[in-house]
Amino acid sequence: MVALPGPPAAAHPVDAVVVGAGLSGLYQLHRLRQLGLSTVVLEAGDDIGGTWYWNRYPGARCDIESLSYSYSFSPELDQEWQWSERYASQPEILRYIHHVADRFDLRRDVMLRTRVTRAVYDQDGHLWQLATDTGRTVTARFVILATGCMSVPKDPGIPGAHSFTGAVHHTARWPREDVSFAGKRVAVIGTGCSGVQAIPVIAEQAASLTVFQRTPAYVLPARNRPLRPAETARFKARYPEFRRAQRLSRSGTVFEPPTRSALEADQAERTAAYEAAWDEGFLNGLLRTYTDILTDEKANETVAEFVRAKIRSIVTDPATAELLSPRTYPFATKRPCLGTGYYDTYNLPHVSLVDLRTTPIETITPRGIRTSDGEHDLDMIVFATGFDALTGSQLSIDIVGKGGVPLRDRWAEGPRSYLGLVSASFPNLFTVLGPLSPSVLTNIAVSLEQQVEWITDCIAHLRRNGITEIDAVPDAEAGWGAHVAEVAARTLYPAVDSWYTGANVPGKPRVFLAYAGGLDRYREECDTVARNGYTGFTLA
Ligand code: N01
Repeated sequence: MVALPGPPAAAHPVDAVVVGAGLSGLYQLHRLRQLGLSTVVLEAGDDIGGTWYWNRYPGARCDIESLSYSYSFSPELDQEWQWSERYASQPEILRYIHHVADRFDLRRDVMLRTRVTRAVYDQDGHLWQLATDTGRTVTARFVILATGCMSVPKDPGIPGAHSFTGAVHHTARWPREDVSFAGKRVAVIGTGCSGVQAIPVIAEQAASLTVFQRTPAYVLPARNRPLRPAETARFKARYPEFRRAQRLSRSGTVFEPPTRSALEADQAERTAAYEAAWDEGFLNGLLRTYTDILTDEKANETVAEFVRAKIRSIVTDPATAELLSPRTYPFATKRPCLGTGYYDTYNLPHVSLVDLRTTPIETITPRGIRTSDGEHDLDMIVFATGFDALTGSQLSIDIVGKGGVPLRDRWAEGPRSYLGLVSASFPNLFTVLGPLSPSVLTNIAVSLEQQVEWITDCIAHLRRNGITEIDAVPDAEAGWGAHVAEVAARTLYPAVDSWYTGANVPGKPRVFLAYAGGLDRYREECDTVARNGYTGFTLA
């Protein structure tokens, strides 16, 4: 195929199209370029950055440490980039992504403001035809969906939303210009990680803040702080070693794995371990105190109760503390949140909590939100109501594979994908951080590099051997799906209504969407498949 210097004219095929210019898509572009492929990235947004472009709500910050949540592929990049805080804020991560794009000259192959609407496989030509919302079409041999795990905001389905006369914002579609809360009566609907980060910051400015909560989160203290130059320098001195350990790790983060059950320890020992984890300020600190927090309900309850006791110790009003205490699902079966001053915010006189379990929202009105208990007059409503996670971004594109089969039909009962990388009958179409891969259960900065590198090596193999098409074998795909389900069934995850199980979106099939077997095991599986000549795939 002819290598084109820049974005393609409509009729010219390129070797590869990458959909999405976030962390995954930009790295995929870099690697495919190194392979000599003509590659174009199609990005719906006005700028690069993906998740970190869209989620610019106040307080947005990563819950994995910045020195760990960053690309590892370039030792020079590791050394030159300076993170200012332990947990990087959204603006700083976006600056980092821009720096990487400039440093590796990535922008020239990114077409912004171009949303892929349809992708149809031409079986005879072994080519994908992509249509976009600009009218531009692109033809490519390979398509890599780097569309993000959480990029399609969920419709909260609350009646009357359009009638509200004040301002309305969604955390995942936050405007680029400053939004002032000063003097305003603000509502936040939703108390997942986005709401938990936004609420304390909004409360600093707003005249009043009313939080509408359906399900309380387990919120752990971030203990964020500036990074001292000396500690960064010390860390960077052993960066290569750290990056190696990170790559080989179970979740993309480096830690000493626990060896004992929580139930083997006595209460005093457990409390000491939980206090130490609470003080450290890691998202998964509590999870890693004992081996069975995610597999044994009794073990889990010891952590859950520890967090509830912390909430009671921080929130001065006992009734509010109780409403904020999660009781309907085990700890970490929904993603826990890392917060800064979250529970303290409810001690402020102008902040109130509405429990939607006892007083549900009936409708949004022109003046505010009406619950079964009465109307709340408001100037602004912030939706922090989450996403159609993991499958939403792929199914929002009308993808049609071999034999005219739409992906939406193929996934009607849940996603099917061999290794979470390729879906049978959708040849040469790869997914990064998609369903049935470790993705959201890991540090995604590490997972995305593993998948991008595997995809790149796979494409290199195909080209070296004159192969034009790779497809998943349906049996291998079914086997992987069964394995993913079987691994999840050993945990407490599948029984819980969460975005991990698709339960947050009405009508979405209930399937545990991520691979819980660990990134280390997953990497080994992917590498073995490749080493053995891409077993479970047909190459033609
Ligand atoms: O979304 P969520 P999120 N009426 O789905 C509620 C990542 N992330 O954007 O649980 C009233 O977790 C819903 O209630 P319920 C992270 O992986 C990372 O906060 O369905 N309430 C819930 O409280 C995270 O897990 C960072 O009962 C409604 C909330 O809205 C993922 O993104 C930061 C409702 C949605 O919570 C998603 O987080 C932020 C309705 N109709 C996010 N619909 C980092 O730090 C929904 N809710 C990297």
